[in-house]
This record gives sequence, structure tokens and C-alpha cells, in this order.
Amino acid sequence: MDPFGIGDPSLHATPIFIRLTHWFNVLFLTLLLRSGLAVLAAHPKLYWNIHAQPGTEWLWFTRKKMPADQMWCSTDEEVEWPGCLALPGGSGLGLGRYWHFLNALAWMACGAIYMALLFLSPQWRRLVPTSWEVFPDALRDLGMYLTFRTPPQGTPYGPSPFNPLQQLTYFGIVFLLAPLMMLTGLAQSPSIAGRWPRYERLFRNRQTARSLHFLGLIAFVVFLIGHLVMIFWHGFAKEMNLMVMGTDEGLSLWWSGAAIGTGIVLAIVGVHVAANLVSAHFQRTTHEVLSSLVDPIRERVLHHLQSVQEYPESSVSPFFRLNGYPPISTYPQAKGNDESYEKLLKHGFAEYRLRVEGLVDHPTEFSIDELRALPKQEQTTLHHCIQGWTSIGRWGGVRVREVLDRCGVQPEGRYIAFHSFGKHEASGNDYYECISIDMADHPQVILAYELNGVTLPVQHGAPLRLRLETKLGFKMVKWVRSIEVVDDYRKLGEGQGGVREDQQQFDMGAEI
Ligand SMILES: Nc1nc2c(c(=O)[nH]1)N[C@H]1C(S)=C(S)[C@@H](COP(=O)(O)O)O[C@H]1N2
Ligand SMILES: [Mo]
Repeated sequence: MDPFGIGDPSLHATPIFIRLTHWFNVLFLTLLLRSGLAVLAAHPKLYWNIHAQPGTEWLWFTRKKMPADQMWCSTDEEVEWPGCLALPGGSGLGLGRYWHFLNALAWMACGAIYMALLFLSPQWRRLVPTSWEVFPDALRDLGMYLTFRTPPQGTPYGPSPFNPLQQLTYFGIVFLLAPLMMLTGLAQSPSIAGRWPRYERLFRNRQTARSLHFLGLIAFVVFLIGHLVMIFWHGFAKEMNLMVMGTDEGLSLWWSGAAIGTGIVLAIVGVHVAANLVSAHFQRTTHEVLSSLVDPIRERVLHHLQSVQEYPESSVSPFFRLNGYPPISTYPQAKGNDESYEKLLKHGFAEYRLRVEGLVDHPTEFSIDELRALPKQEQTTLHHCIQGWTSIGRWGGVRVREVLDRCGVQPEGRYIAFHSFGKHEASGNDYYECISIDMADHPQVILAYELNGVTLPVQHGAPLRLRLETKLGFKMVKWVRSIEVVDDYRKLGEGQGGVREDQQQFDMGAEI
């Protein structure tokens, strides 16, 4: 038994850690791929520009046209893909993201174990080319495959069992594609982009990172197809023996690897099918199970990050996309107008009062003039919608902290709920979102009454909307009716932390 291949100078046998991490990698990567498609379906358009400006997509997977003469929202742009393609199928953004993050974490853990053992053993020599000759040699091998010949096994400059093309490809996947996917994935987090705006600029901008992340997916699919072709090219039984049994020599049953390997592949398919089924039929349970695994890690890593964004005013987006129809009868899509809101709107919000209540010493009502009299803060920031589009706007308003300080938060107050006049477009339930109370101490958490230097327009949430510059857009309640300080967000709505969490299985933290 030589689990690390130390005693095998030819590195011909595949040690157990490589075989195990290989099969887990197959599981995690395929789940990442299919859940990634569920995320893409929520905004099936790719851009190179940060404004995600309609009409400037370089690639799109939809035939829907948005009307030029009427208001539309980014939920109207969503498409649904079948469950055989995406995990989950249909409108699967919320759970798709959870599957994606869970598998990203599992995949990175698996990768870390693999890397550690690879470099602690001589096994790295399978993968790492030790001569520039690998480039012309790989080209030669490619030419041979394309003319239906099989290149000789091994490299002339090292003990690898792979031919130069294989070695170069695996090296590229492990040391270039995998890091690219992790880095471009992280660059799409509003918490990371908010805390380190320059990190995001490494990839030019947030939309470029998203586009590169997608191109990485394509590269991975191309690799997967090539890999499968090669398994059959070089002999299914032999390759399966190497990847399951560790060696093709001295096996009493030549088909044992093929049989067990096929069983492993079927088990992986089974996990995919089960993941789709539970996501479709037990949404809430799936949400709760996945969030109990993902949320603690995500929260620890990302929640405390504070936004330091200050985009130049010249970078303000020419067009700021919308999500959520105003609660007025002009828009039947809003799933219910609010007459009190319509009345306030008619009088220019002169009678509007922001109610602050719940676990506060002095429940208070603020008029817009009173809010304007408090210290004003302006910030030019990037808005990340959970669906994938971004826009830059200059917001002006008052810090949530300023408002709360005037009401005196009681020690039991741990969360802030923002209630809207509007409804959730799919369920018709009241729109509300909760954040943990420490967010009020973040420097760029404001109730905005201005956008780009003018009074906040109705479609963007007049008279008052929340801005949280490290969170996804759905947390930033528009048409704020009241603020409620609570001890536990689970007591509100259906208990998940907001209406989109309740209805769409979005994540309460919304940091990535
Ligand atoms: N009341 C209410 N607030 C809302 C929404 C909504 O539907 N209703 N949509 C949210 C989502 S998903 C996003 S991305 C942002 C969009 O803000 P915008 O319409 O100003 O661009 O508002 C958030 N706030
Ligand atoms: Mo959104």
C-alpha cells in the first residue's frame, strides 16, 4: 500500500487521494455547473460594461424584448430553464444560489486537500510541466489526435504518465481555470466589491467578472467533453481501472474499475436528480438545510465588511434598471396599489411620516422635511441586483443610525425590519426586508430621498428607500412605510428574514 505514490517513481499508479478527490470533484463541479445555469437564467444576458445597459449585451439567451414605451422590471427579463438543465429548473434563483455556494465551498475544501497532498507527495510531477518543451509537444499531440492517432504515453522530461497535451490541459484546469472561477466568483459579491472596489477592477468591472465567470463555465464544459472523449479513446476499462482501482496492472478482473466507476457515475447522477426533486417539492426545507450549512460561513467571512465605495460622479449609469413596480394603480403588475400611498404621492409626500417603532424607547414619526433636516450623506455606489445586473447611482439621504439614535434602540433590538407600501410582485404579500442591527453602524447605510442629485423618483422608491452598499438589491426596500426594531426576524412574515427570502428562497444575508 502506497497511498501517495511515493514509492512509485513512474507515478503510474493513481494514489487513493487523487482518485477520491477526482470523483468528489466530478460531483461538485457538475452541481456547480447546473446551479450556475439556474443563476444565469435569472438574468440571461452578459455585458462587458458595468452599467449592464440594455442593448449592449455581448451574449444573451432570451428572445424576450422589453417595451420601449412602458415601464418594465428586471424580473420581466427572467427566463426559466428545465430541471434537466438547471438546478433547480424554473424560477430557481434562490435555491440555485444556495446549491452553487454550498458546492463552491465543498469544491474548494476538496481542492485544498488535493493541493496539500499533491505537493506533499511527488504526485505534483504528474501535473506540473518541467520544460517549455511541453508547448510544442502538446501541439504535436493535438495534431495526432485530430488525425486519429494516439500520442505516446508520458513526457520525455519527467515521470508523468500523461502525454504533454494531457499534462498541459490538467495543469491549466487546476492552476488557471479553477483560480479564475474562484476569483471572478468572489468579485461578484457586493460585500467584497463594496469593501475592496479595486479588487473588482482587477477584472475591469463586475460585469466583466460575470462574463469571465461564464466563459470559465464554457471552458469547463469543453474540457468535460474532451475528457469524456479521451476516456473512450484510450479505453474505457483501462481508464476506469486507473481512476477507480488505482492501476490497470495485475487486476484479476479487468472490468472491475469500469463496473465500480459506472456505479459512482450513477450515484452522482442520483445526487443531481435528488437535488432537483427536493428543490422542486420541498423548497422551504431545502432552503433551511442549505442555509444552515452555507450561512454561518458566508456570514463570518462577509457580513462585517463595510462599504468604502466612492465612484466618481462621471461614472453614474445612464440608465438605472428597475425592480419592483410602484404601488399605484397605473401598474397592475405591482400586485396591488396602496391607496394611502397614492394619496401621499398626490400631495408630494407632504403628509408622509416615516414611523419608527418596535423595540425603541420613543416610537417616532418623521416627515420628509424632518429627515432632510438631519445630517445628509451622499454616496456614489454600485447597485448589485441578485439577478446579475448592476448600475451606478449617486444616492443622498440620512443614515439609518441617525434616525435610530433619535428613537433609542432597546438592548433587545437585534434586527431592523423595513416595511414597504409595495407588494411582492409574485405573491402579492407585503414587501419587507430585515437586516441585523449592526448594519446601522455601517458607514453607507442610509435612507435615501435623492438619486443623482434630484428628488428620488417614484419608480426608485419615493419618498424613501433603503441603501445598503454591501448587500444585494432586494434588501433595499423601496417606498418605505415604517421601520420596526425587533428581537428576532423569524417572528415576521414567514420567518426567513424578508419577503423575497420567504417567497423566493433568497438568503437573508445577501452578501454575495
Ligand atoms: N418595495 C420594494 N422594494 C424593492 C423591490 C420591490 O419589488 N419592492 N425590489 C428590490 C430589488 S430586487 C432591487 S434589485 C431593487 C431595485 O431598485 P431600483 O428599482 O431602484 O433599481 O429594489 C429592491 N427593493
Ligand atoms: Mo434585485
